[in-house]
Amino acid sequence: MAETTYPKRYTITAALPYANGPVHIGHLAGVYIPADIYARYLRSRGRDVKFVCGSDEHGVPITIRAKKEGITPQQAVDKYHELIKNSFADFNISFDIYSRTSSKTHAEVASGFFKKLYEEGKFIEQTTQQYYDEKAQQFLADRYIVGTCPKCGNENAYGDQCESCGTSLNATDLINPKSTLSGEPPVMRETKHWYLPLNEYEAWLREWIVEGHKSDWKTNVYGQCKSWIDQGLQPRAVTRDLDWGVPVPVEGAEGKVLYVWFDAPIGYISATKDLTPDWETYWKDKDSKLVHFIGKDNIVFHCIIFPAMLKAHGDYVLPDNVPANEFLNLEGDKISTSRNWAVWLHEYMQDLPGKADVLRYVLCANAPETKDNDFTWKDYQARNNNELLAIFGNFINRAVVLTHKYYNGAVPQRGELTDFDQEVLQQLAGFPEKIAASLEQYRFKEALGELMNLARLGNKYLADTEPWKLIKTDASRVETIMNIALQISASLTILSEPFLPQTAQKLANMLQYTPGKWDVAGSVDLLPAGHTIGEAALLFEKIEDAVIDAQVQKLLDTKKANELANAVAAPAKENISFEDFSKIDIRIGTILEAEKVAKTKKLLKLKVDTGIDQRTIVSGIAEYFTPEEIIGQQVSVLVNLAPREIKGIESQGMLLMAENADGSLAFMQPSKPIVNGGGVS
Ligand code: B3M
Ligand code: ZN
Repeated sequence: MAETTYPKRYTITAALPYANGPVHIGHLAGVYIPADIYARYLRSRGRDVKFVCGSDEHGVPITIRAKKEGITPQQAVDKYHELIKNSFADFNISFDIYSRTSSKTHAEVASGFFKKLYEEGKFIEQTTQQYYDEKAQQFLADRYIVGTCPKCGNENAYGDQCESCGTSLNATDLINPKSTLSGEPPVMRETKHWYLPLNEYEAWLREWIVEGHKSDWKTNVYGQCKSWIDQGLQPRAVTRDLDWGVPVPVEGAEGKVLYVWFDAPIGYISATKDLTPDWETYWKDKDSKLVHFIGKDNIVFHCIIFPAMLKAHGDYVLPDNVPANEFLNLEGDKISTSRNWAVWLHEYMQDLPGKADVLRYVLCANAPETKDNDFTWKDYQARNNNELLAIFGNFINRAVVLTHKYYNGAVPQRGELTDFDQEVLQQLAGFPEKIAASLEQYRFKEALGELMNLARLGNKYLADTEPWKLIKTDASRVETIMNIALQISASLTILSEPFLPQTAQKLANMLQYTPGKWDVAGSVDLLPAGHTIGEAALLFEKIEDAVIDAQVQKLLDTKKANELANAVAAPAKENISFEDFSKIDIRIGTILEAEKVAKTKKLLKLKVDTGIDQRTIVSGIAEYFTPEEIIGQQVSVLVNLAPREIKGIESQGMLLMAENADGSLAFMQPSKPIVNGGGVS
């Protein structure tokens, strides 16, 4: 790897999250952790890097969220921009700038971009019929229209998709469409928009991606692009009828804004402009390497549409790579904002303070690089306890503690080397290059695995040489061993920094070491003999079962809440005659006594005053009520049910219970006290 073959500078972007909600572990695993590792690694190599991101604050996702919360779009983006920005800071995502698309700079850059294309005739104008809400006086984006799904009959399908059966729809496919703004059926009205004729870029895109990036883009990314291009590209509207966004800067476009997917990627450029006066070099000089980190749902926008925009503009470099990840699932289920099925970063930080690096580690070790992957709390715990703590933490702790014990914290001299020492030093020297090779190819999981192998090497070296035994018999040999262990520790400081920045910082403090650059030549003389290290401190701590159980319980609670919210009532039974109904004798009674039926889980034996008599009833409610809490309560009793023997007790009737979607039970009680024996009809 000759240093001269690297590009002069890097422009690294991470997808701009919509400022319509908090960010979760899926975002982190798919986009921000790999992007951050890459940026930190390059900086450590001494490369020139700008790592840019910001909030995506336009488009229908924002206006819908604002409407839901009863606030303005501006209030919504202000709220979520802050929240998201803080979460990224909590996890030490090292953006050089975290900007936002509602900024003035962005409006200028996006507007200017559109204008140039417009003036050069790069767009086509087209008038089409679109749904319009006469009451709200507004054209309706697909998400603002609901109606009956033609496929499955779901009455609440959206204009772009039925969430019940998953079919993607056009608004005009819906049966009985209604506007979500006014509730009225929409009418068709003519509207003019500007389209980027992607079809005209098809041949160029095919050559650039299908021919040009077959071997260096990830197969999942390449495959999606090829399939899009193979299906043939159509002109794509880049304006919308909406009152929230960057206004279309041409005459006759009142009430229209730039389509959010035209606007947002330009946000990368405007963020760079907000960052540095030298922004153009990062976007226009051909020695700048542009890399987009995104999730797989954004591939077409970053690999087809944005490049076509950049090509149409003419001044800009194209992405060199788009290492998109697949999705992360949570405990076997798709992460979903609407179902609250997620680990939210701001909640994680509250529940597990100081553990940003643990999550960074787990999400990278388990990253959905080539296929969807699953996050589980058990795996999280195991990776912390068995990997970070048992391997990395344990090795560092031994090295630092023994150095203090034997040498008052001063790095000892390396003396004569055994074959084993030589081999370990040789391996140590190889790690910077090995990990770099993986990172240069966006193989973050593999790179992290190698980092842990270095910690393993350290652990094994101490376990095999046993300095704590040798110190009594061969003290000078121990000097060599501890010197080597400390060189491994220093190397871990440098090489762990992109992955575990807080840990690397702690380690640097512990070793009183200012890490140098990441050097692929692999020096084994990082800490000079005589250098004094600092006090031992714990890098990681054991995560107990109780902590994990609490997180699992939180998810179970969510699942239960969702089940209740989505419960569908069972269909009605067949009709019965009034005569049939009047045979049933239901009375209000009061529970006088209650006790558990021995050797059963579910049964309570009750004595109930029915007004007619006092009778014994055996009821299967013990899982939901304690005897003490129900004594004295009024209940509805079916008194003319034929007696039945249950566990040797004659049960003379039945309590009426209401059953919840989760199977839990409630009494059918009168809303005010009723005399015992009062009839229910
Ligand atoms: N905001 C979609 C998303 O959050 C979109 C990304 C924009 S990147 C220019 O998935
Ligand atoms: Zn459907």
